[in-house]
Amino acid sequence: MKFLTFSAQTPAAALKQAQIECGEDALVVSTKQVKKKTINTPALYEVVVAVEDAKIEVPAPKKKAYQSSEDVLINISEAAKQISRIAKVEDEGVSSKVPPKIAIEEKSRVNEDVGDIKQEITKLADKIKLIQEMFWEEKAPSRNNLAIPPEFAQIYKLAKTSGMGGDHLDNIMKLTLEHMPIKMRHSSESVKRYFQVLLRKMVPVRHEREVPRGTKKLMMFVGPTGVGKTTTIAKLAARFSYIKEKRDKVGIITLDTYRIGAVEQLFQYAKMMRLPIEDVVDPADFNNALRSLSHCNVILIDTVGSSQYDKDKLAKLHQFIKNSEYEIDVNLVLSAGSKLEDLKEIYKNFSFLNIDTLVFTKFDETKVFGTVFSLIYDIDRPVSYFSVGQEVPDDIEVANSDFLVECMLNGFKRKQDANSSK
Ligand SMILES: Nc1nc2c(ncn2[C@@H]2O[C@H](COP(=O)(O)OP(=O)(O)OP(=O)(O)O)[C@@H](O)[C@H]2O)c(=O)[nH]1
Ligand SMILES: [Mg+2]
Repeated sequence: MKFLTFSAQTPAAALKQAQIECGEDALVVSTKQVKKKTINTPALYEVVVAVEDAKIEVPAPKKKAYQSSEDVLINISEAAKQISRIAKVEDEGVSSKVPPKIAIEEKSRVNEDVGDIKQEITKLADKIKLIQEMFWEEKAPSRNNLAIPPEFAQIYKLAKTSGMGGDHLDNIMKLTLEHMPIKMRHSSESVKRYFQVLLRKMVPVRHEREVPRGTKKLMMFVGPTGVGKTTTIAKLAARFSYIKEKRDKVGIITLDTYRIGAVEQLFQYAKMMRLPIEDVVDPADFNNALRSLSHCNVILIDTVGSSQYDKDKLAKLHQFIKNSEYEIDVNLVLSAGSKLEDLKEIYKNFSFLNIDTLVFTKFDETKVFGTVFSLIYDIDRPVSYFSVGQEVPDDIEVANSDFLVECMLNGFKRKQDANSSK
């Protein structure tokens, strides 16, 4: 038995040489690439075959496909097929032990299969793109002909379904398209991240500040009926007097003396928290109530819920504010679940009270927060607290833009749920 080495630029060519010199029964011992193709030089493949001494000169008669007990020894035709598959090179006319017609048919069938699969994949990819573009193009008129690339489709849809005002969305999209680095535009994930950062920067937030020593802070909570003014006051009273690191001396005044039970609701909370509380009916008595709470540095004032169209009630509220010896910080309480048009209308009708800040409640009762974003952005008033449930005192969050934007794009999650899903 002799071992002969044949080299050529392709494995098939090396095999062909071996076949010419040694006959078809030569056994392939190994095939390898000895040199990689470079810009200047072709690749070099080496095939080592084993032949019986006598067979070097005389080509052997054809035999059945030889299967050695050694895995490395396989007959040339089989090797040719394997190498072609591995090296993905065309079989350059190497004859095989299989009759030529069958071999060619088999090869062309494999090639056809691969070709078919490739074609199918290309067709599918084209179809997906086409469908994506069809939907995207179909919606183009509703985007005021803003030329938004398909990578922005996901974030555009999210923002749109969040209830954000259409004109805000278009403006923000324009800004994103103008300023976003080209490199980031290619993935919808990076588009989303960029958009998120932009939104965060657009939400004015009022941070909770300590009340300077020797001064008082009077916070009045106004807003439509049933939005959660009284509950928010109870939560904040607990927060300021017991939960915050630097505790305040909190007092409560209620102006909501119209309804049976309303005063009791707040008196009950005050009693539980051992906080002083006063009720005032007449604006002229307001300063007397303040004097009774002179030892308090934070005074929370509850008001009767008024329809934004109830001018009399609103005018009376204004009287209290005007009569006060101290400046009053006016907090407009709104339900996050209200429609944008209603929120705007409410703000408009309460704005003569000089709204300082917004408090949004009932985050747990809605799925769309773009309305909250749009109102804040539109009226340019900062938001200070978010109420996220009925529990007193836990369900309140100091407002932050990350939280709001997260709610807008991914929905509201309670803190413990958000943490446990991480
Ligand atoms: N789910 C949910 N319910 C809330 C939230 N805040 C308040 N509520 C509930 O809303 C209802 C009304 O709350 P109140 O605090 O009485 O609302 P109000 O604005 O003082 O109402 P009026 O004084 O009648 O105008 C109560 O059942 C509260 O428990 C909140 O963030 N989420
Ligand atoms: Mg109330």
